Amino acid sequence: MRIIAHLDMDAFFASLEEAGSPIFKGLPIAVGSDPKNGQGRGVVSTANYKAREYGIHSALPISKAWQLSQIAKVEGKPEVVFLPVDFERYNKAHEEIFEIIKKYSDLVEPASIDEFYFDLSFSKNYKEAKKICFRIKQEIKEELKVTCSVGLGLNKLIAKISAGMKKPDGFLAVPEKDAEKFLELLPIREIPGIGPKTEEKFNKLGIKIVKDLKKFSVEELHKMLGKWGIDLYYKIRGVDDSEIVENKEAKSIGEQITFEQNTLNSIYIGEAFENICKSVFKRFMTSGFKSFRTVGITVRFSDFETKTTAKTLKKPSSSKKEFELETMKLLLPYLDKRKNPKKKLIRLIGAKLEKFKS
Ligand code: TTP
Ligand code: MG
Repeated sequence: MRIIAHLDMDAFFASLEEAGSPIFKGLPIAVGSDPKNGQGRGVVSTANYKAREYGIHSALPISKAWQLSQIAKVEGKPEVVFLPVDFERYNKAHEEIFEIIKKYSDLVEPASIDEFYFDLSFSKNYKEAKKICFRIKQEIKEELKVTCSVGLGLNKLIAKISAGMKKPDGFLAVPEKDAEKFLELLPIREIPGIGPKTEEKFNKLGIKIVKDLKKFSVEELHKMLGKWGIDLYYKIRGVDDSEIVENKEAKSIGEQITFEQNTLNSIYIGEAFENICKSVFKRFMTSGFKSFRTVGITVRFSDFETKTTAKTLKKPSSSKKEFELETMKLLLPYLDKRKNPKKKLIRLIGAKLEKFKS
């Protein structure tokens, strides 16, 4: 019998900031772009649970977060502490958590900066596996002073969904016999892969919870959603055979910046782009990867139209010069009529590296 665990850190970036500075303890914290007294652009990366009570969450425009903080202040509540993103700190914590989990399981997959899957099938039963999860939670709490939530189930899907159900500092085990019922009652959006668009499409058909979704045959879901529909058919029946992949490589390292003001000033854009590339390259250098094969850029225009282009290099590279040169070549056409004939102003640019080799 497989027993799979999924661990997801609670309000990860914000919790680490809170743990790192006693003066922030208990205060609402938002990590992300500079709010600049409400004039700032860009978004919130994450907010701690205290700030979530104000309605602040990941991807919310930072100006909106500022407003919500000001409203709270008027109501006599503490103002939100706004902090910049400190990837170095979060990567270090990621590594420390990874090391802790590896003490308890020899099959661990880091799934994102703050999520891990690990195999506990060697435990006799769920009770045993639960004990291990609590030891891991405890050790993380002691060493990093932050909390996480853990889910247990017969596969990655069930484990991930259950980890999200009892946040923060939560735990939920869904044993095999309960798995199908557990899934049936969930809103369809809880199934990883069902985004807002798919959700809306199904809601229009009166499909709200997973149980409703089961009315469709595998062929129907295939027709509606393409190949992914077949996956979904099995997923909602609790069938997910995907393995835990050790050493799964980070898919990409990238950063982006939202300009203070929309612009087409090539000097200004060039300088900002150089800074992004510098920072991305620094992260690549400390990632442990030897080379990258693909470089890419993102451009978002003032009307929010967003373009991403990438180039796969002839051979793997680890050259900063090559990264800067190739991404600059991808970017330039968006600054002139080649790819920007209407001279639209640019709101955001980003650069990324992909296809790594260790
Ligand atoms: P999540 O695990 O999605 O969020 P979280 O850990 O902050 O909160 P939760 O308790 O709900 O799990 O993402 C992990 C980190 O990734 C998060 O701390 C910040 C970053 N992140 C972004 O930068 N932008 C985003 O839109 C999201 C969702 C996350
Ligand atoms: Mg998290």
